[in-house]
Amino acid sequence: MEGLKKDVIRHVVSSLGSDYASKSAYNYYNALALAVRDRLIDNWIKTQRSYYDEKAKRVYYLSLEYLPGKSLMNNLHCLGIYETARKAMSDLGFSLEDLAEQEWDAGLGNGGLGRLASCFLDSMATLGIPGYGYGIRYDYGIFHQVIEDGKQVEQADNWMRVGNPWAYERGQHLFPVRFFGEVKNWTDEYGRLRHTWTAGDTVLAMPCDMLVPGWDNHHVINMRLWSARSDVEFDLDFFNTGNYLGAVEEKIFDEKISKVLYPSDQIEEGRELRLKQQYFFVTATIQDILRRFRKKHQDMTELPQSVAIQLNDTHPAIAIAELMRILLDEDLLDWEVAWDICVSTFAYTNHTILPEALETWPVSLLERMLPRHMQIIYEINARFLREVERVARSEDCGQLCHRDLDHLKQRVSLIQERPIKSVRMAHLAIIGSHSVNGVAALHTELLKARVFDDFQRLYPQKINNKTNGVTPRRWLWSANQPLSRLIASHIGTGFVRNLDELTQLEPLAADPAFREAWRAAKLENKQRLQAYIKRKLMRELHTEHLFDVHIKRIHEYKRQVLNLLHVVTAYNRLRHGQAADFTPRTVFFGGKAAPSYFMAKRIIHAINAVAATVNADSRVNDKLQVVYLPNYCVSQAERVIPATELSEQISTAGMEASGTGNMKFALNGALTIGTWDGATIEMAQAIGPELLFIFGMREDELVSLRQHGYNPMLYYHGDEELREALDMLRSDAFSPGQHGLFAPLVDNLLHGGDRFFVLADYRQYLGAQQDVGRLYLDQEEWTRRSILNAARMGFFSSDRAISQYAREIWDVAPMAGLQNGKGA
Ligand code: HBZ
Ligand code: IMP
Repeated sequence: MEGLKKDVIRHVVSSLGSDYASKSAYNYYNALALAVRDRLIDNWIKTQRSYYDEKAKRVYYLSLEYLPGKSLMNNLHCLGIYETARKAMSDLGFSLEDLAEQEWDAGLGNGGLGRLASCFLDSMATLGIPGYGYGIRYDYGIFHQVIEDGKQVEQADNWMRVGNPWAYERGQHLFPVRFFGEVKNWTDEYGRLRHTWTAGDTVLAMPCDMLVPGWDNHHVINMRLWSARSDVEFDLDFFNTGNYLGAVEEKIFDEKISKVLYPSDQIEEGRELRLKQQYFFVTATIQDILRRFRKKHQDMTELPQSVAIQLNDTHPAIAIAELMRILLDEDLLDWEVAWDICVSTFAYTNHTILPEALETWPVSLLERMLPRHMQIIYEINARFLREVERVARSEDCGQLCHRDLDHLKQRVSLIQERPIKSVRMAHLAIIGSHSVNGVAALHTELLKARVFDDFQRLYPQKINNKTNGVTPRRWLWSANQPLSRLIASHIGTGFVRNLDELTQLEPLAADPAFREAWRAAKLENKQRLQAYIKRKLMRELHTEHLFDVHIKRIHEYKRQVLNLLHVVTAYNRLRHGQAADFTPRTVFFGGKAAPSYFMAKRIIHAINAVAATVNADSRVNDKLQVVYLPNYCVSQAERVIPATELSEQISTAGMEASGTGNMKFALNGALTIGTWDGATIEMAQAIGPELLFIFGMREDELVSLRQHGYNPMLYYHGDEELREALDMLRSDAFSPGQHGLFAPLVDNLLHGGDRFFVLADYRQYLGAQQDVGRLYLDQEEWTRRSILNAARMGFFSSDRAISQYAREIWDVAPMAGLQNGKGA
């Protein structure tokens, strides 16, 4: 401990240039972070060296998004120096919790997809898998959300302003990135046509490394994020013509590439800068991968034995064309050889079946920005369509038949003709990969049967399932110390590395003393949240209320509106004196809306308007409260999830690919109210469906309802309470003086087709909520279920998920000596 104290003081003085006697929390946080980083870097270097020494096969996880959140606490826990640091900082006059608050969340992602990438890096580090995360170091991450007059207002997330003590910027290792230009043809010595891309503009990619430690194992992997740097530091031409500012402007223009994260999930923006971001990060990454590979290999055909590349959704899919370009144009391989290398190296993960989220890029844009890549994509397509024809005409064509051939080819082509001629990035990713995986069982089945059914017939082995998981280090151990300590006192700490060990808790569910201790841990977390809300929102929470939580991106398919209709109905029942047996609850909402998503923003406004009305109504507000948590982010999730008793996972069946929030809640002892969707299905199967509150129509039922003509008006007319709630929303009951403010929401449900079947599930949802309220009155039974929920969540560790990827997709093994815990 004395060593750590000394290091912290040394960093305050010599790294930060400050007086150690001026007790600034900001300085002491940064100094502590630097002292922790010092303790990681040796192991990082040893880890990286060992990959070369053992010629290990490496995994590269390519993702345009990461959501690491804050690093301090996680890293202290991984290093096993949390207690030491707490004491050291307390000696220096600080509470570790307060210091940790100084850190800004690294919010380089939108939601589930980005957070999954961060959980996966944590698991690779812990399992000892030679892995790397590659991405973009956005200067501005996901916007900071504030709520003003009930509405979302976006503020810039200037996370870099305060500096980042965790990152190593490597200004000396720059990679060139080219755009535009033209393709020249030439003939090689064997008379074959060859191509060279001479690009117009060049930008530089600067690596910035963040260390990702494993749990208590000395294995530290690398997350390498690229930042755009101009190559016109000092342009002589400009200078000589006296246009100095012109040169600077060009520099700013180039560096725009990594300036900001696109804040919309599940909707494609299709902006030119976004494509630039994708290619910028992809080419820098591929160059880096090949640089490392070439240190030990000359023969490019050995690439798939040494390298596995996982594409996190289609955002990095241009990597397939980029690797082809390098193999063809620079290494001068034959097409077939190059293509085999590509397909054996790449694998693709799909995260959505929503059609509006499937990425396409206009051919005209690609032709201009990446002319050689567009040529290669055309060639991939031509060969692929010939292959489709061959398979279709062959004897064993199964379901394919000649008459449909043209339609089939149109459906599977890499190019779609309408509305504008575009490249379907998912098709490129499927054809260019040996593995295509969904992220939960139902999702994968829907990929096979609906979205990619043609590909499933063409390549019956390719599509596979890898159900998501979450890291128990951050989402249980670090986020929920009260519960973790209780668990550890009964079954030891092995569950942190091997989550299946939680099953040892099952018998304890029958032990009243254990149940009481379990409740005490929950209460402690609720009180902690209470203190936080008091500090941030100046509101007093009732900790004896049931804490009912719905936090995630705001999206129509996630159905925050369904929850809101339940709140309004509960409000009406209480107002009308029809809810004598109502179990007091506080309903929390939180989440960001894409700035351009009108309906999602209006939903936020409606939630806040209902909250204001309900909370101000003294007839009901001792029994019902509504809280909107502004700026939902990873660190906020870490506070809220441990305090939650009821987890809302109520998406339209078939539409949530997996969900991972659902897992974090159950792991922390919340019960789930949810639909038969995504990974919630598998959770119900693992836990026992009777221990969750499952309601609503199933995916296949919705398909047939849709086919037979779904009429939301029938529900409106047939259900008095529903009608009352909708009429209130449409009138100005919650928006005094602003008549019609929420009419778009209601009209969307009643006259817009209700694409997400909110009205169809309303009545069943109310029933399930009634069951929740009733069960909560029986605290012993509630607690028993809570314990069993957590105890049966072992499968949903990201360690399990990553082990499956490693074995079934990547064919990589953990580093020797690291499989069972500690390394050398
Ligand atoms: O990926 C989410 C899924 O909705 C969720 O069900 C799943 O659990 C999670 C991890 O597999 N998808 C996203 O979060 N998607 C995005 O954030 C996104 C971001 C930019 C885009 C498209 C989607 O252009
Ligand atoms: P869910 O499965 O949609 O509930 O979200 C999955 C996970 O992504 C959450 O548990 C959070 O860790 C993270 N997440 C979702 N939305 C956001 C966001 O808006 N900001 C930061 N993290 C988010």
